[in-house]
Amino acid sequence: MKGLLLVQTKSYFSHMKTSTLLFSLLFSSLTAVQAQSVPANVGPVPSKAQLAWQQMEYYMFIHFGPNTFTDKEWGHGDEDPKVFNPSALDARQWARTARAAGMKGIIITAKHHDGFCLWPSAYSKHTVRESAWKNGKGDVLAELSAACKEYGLKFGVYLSPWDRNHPDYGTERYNQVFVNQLTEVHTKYGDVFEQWFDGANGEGPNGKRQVYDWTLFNGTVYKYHPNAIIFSDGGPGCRWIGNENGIAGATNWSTINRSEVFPGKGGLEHYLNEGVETGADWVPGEADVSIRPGWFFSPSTNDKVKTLSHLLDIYYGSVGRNANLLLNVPVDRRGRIHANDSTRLMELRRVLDQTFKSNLAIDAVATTGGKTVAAVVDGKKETSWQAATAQNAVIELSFKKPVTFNRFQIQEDIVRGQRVKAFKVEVLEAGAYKELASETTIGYKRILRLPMTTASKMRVIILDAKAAAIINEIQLFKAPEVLEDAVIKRDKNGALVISSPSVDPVLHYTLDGSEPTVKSPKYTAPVPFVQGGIVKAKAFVGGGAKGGNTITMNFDVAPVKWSIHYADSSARNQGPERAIDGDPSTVWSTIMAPGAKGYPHEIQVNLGEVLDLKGFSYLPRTNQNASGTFVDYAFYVSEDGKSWGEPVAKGSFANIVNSPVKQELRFGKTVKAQYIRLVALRAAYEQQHWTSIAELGVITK
Ligand code: FUL
Repeated sequence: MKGLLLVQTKSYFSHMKTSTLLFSLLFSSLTAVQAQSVPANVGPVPSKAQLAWQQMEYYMFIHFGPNTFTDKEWGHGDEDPKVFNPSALDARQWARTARAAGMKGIIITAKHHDGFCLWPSAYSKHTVRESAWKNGKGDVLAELSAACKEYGLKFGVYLSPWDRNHPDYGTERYNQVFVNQLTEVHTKYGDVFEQWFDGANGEGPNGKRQVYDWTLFNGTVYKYHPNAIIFSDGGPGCRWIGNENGIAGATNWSTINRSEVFPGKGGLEHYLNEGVETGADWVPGEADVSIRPGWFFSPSTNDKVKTLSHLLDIYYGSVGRNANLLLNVPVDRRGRIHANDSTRLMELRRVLDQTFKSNLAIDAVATTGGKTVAAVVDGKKETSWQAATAQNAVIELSFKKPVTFNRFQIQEDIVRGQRVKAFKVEVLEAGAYKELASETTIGYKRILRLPMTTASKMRVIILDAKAAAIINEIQLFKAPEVLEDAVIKRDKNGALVISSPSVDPVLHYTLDGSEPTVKSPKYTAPVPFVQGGIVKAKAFVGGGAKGGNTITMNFDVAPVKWSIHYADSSARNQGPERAIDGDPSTVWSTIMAPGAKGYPHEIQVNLGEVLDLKGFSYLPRTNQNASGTFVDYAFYVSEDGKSWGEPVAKGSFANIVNSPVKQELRFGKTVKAQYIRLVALRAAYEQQHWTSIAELGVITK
């Protein structure tokens, strides 16, 4: 292309000291090419530690503690430390699994919100020392850090500043307690590659208030581990991606303005998901997500491990979008990773290996303006090519033989800053270029999932960049086809509907909890399932030769006989019957207009028959940023719909803001009722004075 100056740059310039660089710039007789070969930084750039961290791409999160044994997501800190008693803890098994999964490190919840320390901290009375495990002589951090070393993994720690157990929490003294705990963790267990600071805090308006001394906390980490990456909502090392689904924005800048973010600020989900093009600070995204619905192990989620296709969506939504992936694999009550989780991790690894093992662009001839640019297709991350212009820079790839691919990968040399704002991929078809994809940012790595494409010639156009783009590599791959999983739903009449997005799958299912095989009933038409129970379904192709993952759903009584007894005024087209229509995509919402009635809001349902209730479930809306979700509730039952008495359950949903998944609340006893009443007492998002419910359900099983 005209106007493009071709230069091969080497990233090792980045490792030169600035003084050396200046010296060579000033005193060598510069030609235009030499001047170009040391491109200036554009905007903030990563530190050496951030660069090394970015190249880790994929590592394990482990949530483990009293919650593992009490089936809670947020422990209250008042649990008996004796409940922590893994029967066969094996940290080497965790490390072995992470390593085999292709992960580069492990971050463990050294201290979660319940304050329980997985090491015998001298600054707490709620630790492994007080637990029943190993008669109080155990130390999980010691075992895990040693195992990580053995398996060549990096070791990282999560410490929650919010501590529901420590008597000093909410007083000035607590910051020093936390610093002392950080010091223990950072001095006793060798190198720590990442320090995870959680911004979550569920104290509520009347709870304890603690003003965290972040300067002191960060300073303590850096004192012992100057190269540690500090995670928090806004860094400084890396930032939260704004959700707990593991999905970064399709546009994802590694830059933000740190002055605009502090841990727990809230309302920044979109900001953090996409970063800020003009951001003054380099704070790349890290996408955290759990392989199960909850962060902690629960026997009830053994059959809810995310499917292979879901995990692939997460991989492409994080690593494929310029973010690192921190995948949580909760350790079980034995103190081991459950076989269901490790099986899925290995399936994922196998598909990723198959996909990325051979780069089909390696033999391509890359040119720009008729000149060869070997650097972008040489498979070496040390070499790169800098376009001569910031806009409309074109690089063309020609193949000796046509190549067939469905993954396109491109990387910027981020050492000089993230530059690309928009790019396009085109293939030559019958003499004309046809667009395959048009996207925004690239960053360290961008992977596009494309339809299977065969081409002899293609081109990448950097449409717009902050400054002339510097591209490390362009690669092409062919991913194997992954069978899409069965989807199980129940319709308004309480009948099961099983489907699959894959082409021509045969669907088999069971209703007795057993694993579906080709011999199990074949799904052909909706199956009546009003009373509920456990459904397992699996998609098969090739006459049963290949099966997808088993999908499990637990249903309770279907709301076929239910009717609304009373509900607070609803927003237009969002009436209360939508909360009991069995369809998670429709929502009841109260009025959002200014001046409308504020909290509390309530809904009353006539179940149409007397049922033995063990609990209730609340599914928050999943669209529109979970708007109207509530966190504090009271639940009542009645036999006549008039007298309600005291609530059978009252409390707060744990972690509903960050993870708005279905909440299942068990009463701990069975109550008879024909009428139920759910009162929403406090909004999850302070400014919202309205309530919403996607589905309200009962638990009878
Ligand atoms: C959240 C916490 O509240 C969850 O329990 C979990 O630890 C997750 C990784 O971060 O903010």
